[in-house]
Amino acid sequence: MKHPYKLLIVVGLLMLTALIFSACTAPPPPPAAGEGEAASSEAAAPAEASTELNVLCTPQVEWCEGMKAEFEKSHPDITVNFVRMSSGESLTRLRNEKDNPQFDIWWGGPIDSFIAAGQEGLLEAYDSPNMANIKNPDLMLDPDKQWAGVYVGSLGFATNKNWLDEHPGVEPPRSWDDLLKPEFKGQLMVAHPSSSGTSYTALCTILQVKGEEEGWKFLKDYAGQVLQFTKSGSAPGRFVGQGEAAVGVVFSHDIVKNIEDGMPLVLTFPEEGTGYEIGGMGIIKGAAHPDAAQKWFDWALEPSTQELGPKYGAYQAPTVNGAEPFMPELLEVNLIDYDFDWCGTHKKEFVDRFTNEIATAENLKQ
Ligand code: S7P
Repeated sequence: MKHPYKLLIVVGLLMLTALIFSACTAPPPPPAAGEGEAASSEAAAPAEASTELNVLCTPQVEWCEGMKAEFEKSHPDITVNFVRMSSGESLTRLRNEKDNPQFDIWWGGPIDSFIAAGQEGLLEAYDSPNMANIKNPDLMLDPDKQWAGVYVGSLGFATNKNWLDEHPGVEPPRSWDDLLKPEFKGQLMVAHPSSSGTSYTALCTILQVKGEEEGWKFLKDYAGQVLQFTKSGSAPGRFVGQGEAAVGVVFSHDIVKNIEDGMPLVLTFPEEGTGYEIGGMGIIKGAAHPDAAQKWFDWALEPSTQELGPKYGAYQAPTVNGAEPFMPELLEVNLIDYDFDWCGTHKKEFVDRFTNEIATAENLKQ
């Protein structure tokens, strides 16, 4: 053999190449015993793939942010994206996206809109095991399981204390009729029922307290007292607190939050009866992430979740057993027997009538 060492070098290089290649492509070794739960003779269950959840969130943004953070804490494999939108806007958005839904679940806002959405085929039924927690299923649960109630809140009046001081002898309103007093002309601030669930609750309350015929006449006079309609239902509380108008019609828990934030407001209720909301939740038909949406649905009906509201400035009462209301007095007022089915079924008709015959939805204050 002429150069035997050359052959040795070639063989050595080939072996080295094979070694490097196998090191790059070989699967990782199984974990050694004690390294993790997978170190058993059984095959490890594959880790659940992480996913997203797109939430259409109607309550105040602070609570939406809190719910996102709390849900992600208890479900670390799911990332929540949410958009905050008023009830009427949300319903319009879901109608427009019916063939290509962008949201997985809608959480919050009065159930009148969920009833309308269900009737229009926008929601997917889900039989959550946690529906068993609901206190009053006849009232707070859709018989077809397209939505469930997640909180309860009453409507109230917010009056600016400074304005009252400047108008001696004027009392804060304690009945719906008081809103029509001459001293409140141009001093009323309410949201428009086309965009706001709060305002739609007020409209449908008035129709029930006064009867339909009288109610529509009253709504015309009531709209005549309004300085400017707002887009969001809670906004009048803030604007009245800032002194832009004297009185707002707002959910009482939102007025409590405004007072807590330092606004000079007095909270009163219409003594002949006030309306109330059940805040709803429903999975969107055709949702891209139905499993994650079901997890949110189950989680939102747990007592510990429903007691989170006050941490984020939301004082609505819970709907499930085992969760205590933070401010029970907000529901210990004269509540009417609000007919959610009637208000939900007629929502489009009543909003259209109000918009076409009483006040357009143009130039709403943001
Ligand atoms: O802040 C909570 C809350 O008042 O917001 C919802 C409200 O309908 C959303 O605002 P819009 O009136 O603008 O739709 C209520 O469900 C809830 O209690």
